[in-house]
Amino acid sequence: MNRRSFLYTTAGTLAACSLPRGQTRSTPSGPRPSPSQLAWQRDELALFLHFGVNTFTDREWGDGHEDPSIFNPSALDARQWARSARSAGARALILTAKHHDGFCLWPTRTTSHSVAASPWRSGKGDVVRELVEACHTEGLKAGLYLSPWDRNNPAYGDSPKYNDLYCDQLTELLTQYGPIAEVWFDGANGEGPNGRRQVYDWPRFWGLVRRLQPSAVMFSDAGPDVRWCGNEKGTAGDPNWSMVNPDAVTFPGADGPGVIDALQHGDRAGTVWRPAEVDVSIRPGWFYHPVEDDKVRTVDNLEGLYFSSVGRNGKLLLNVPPTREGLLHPTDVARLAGLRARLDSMFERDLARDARRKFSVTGSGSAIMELDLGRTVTIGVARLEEDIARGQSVARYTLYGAVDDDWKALAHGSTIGYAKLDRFEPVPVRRVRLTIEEAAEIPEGVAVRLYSQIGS
Ligand code: FUL
Repeated sequence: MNRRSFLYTTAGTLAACSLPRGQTRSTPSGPRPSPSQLAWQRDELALFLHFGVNTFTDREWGDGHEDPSIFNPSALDARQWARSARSAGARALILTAKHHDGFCLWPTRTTSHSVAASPWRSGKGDVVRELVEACHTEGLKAGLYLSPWDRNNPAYGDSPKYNDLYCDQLTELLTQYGPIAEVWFDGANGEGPNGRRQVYDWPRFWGLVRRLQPSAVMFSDAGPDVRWCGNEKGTAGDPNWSMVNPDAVTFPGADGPGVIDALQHGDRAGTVWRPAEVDVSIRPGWFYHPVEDDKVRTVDNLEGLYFSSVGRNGKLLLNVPPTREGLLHPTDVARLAGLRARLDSMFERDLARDARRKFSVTGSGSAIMELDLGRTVTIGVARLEEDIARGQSVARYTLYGAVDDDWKALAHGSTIGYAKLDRFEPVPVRRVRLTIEEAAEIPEGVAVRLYSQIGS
């Protein structure tokens, strides 16, 4: 193939491109995802389950003095959680095995403050096991949140002792339940007994997880595999690079100038691949509160979250808290199914699927992609995708549309990464042009998918 000739293809991504004289296509030099990070991102949506003593006390943060006897879900059914997740198109479920109150949802040997001291299933229950088995049955991945901050455990604040105990808890969770796809480290690091603060041994925790579950991704402000997006509102940054400077946020809960910015945006020059996870709740709180039954996000709102997370190179972790019965609430379940139906209908038909494409590199950081759709169609949504297995490169682009030569700009954007979703006033087009105006490397082909519906 002649590198400097234009190549037409009907494939979704580009098979080849033309390079300026003297330039040869090289392997991108930036960081790239590991297979686990890639699979994690391609899952797009996971559900978060905040469940524990707070569910029964109606609080968001327990103080650690809760009596385990209050934990008694009357109809806990992890299969219902998993089925609901599937109906939303989620690929994983992440459970709070222990929240800040220290109550453990599995019968741990490390403390008596657990389900074993509760009346639920006569003290013989294990929520972690039920979750993992339900995920297995429904073909989902299981993930676990283990709060480092523990307001119950007397060892908390006695740093070496608590670090040992925390490692023991991780070891139980990561050796007794089969594959765990994600381990979630919360950045909240509050007071210990007598006002003592805990100094965590993060390298030890991360090393332990890596050894026990090498395929799991670890989430925290500081990764090491996936990072917090910097807010709990459901919006990834714009721009949002999957690369970071690892010195910008070195431990979970770090604060100071630049931390939130680094979490939101990543770093174009970053040396480590650490994509953003967007955690947000379907209700105002993370735990279930009956008073919030009429405050569940609508399907329109959830669709917006999808656009501001997955559609900005993030992964969406949507919290749907089980009730005191131990079930997902019918309203939440209906909204999850509604979200899937909305997304399925919006993205059902890619109007650019059979387009003739022409891609030409116009400089060391610029390129043009032209699509001829062969007929006039009305479009209102564009989905752009880089092949992130090869890294992330695009920093600025504009999407244009025309019926003939009446070009008009439909969307301007910064980063693309795994996916960038743009919505615009529906417009008839026969031709579409994506200009990559700035890229970190010689641009590769970008997949351009076009849809008619604009949804909400
Ligand atoms: C925060 C916690 O303090 C909240 O309770 C919740 O678990 C959220 C996901 O992370 O840091």
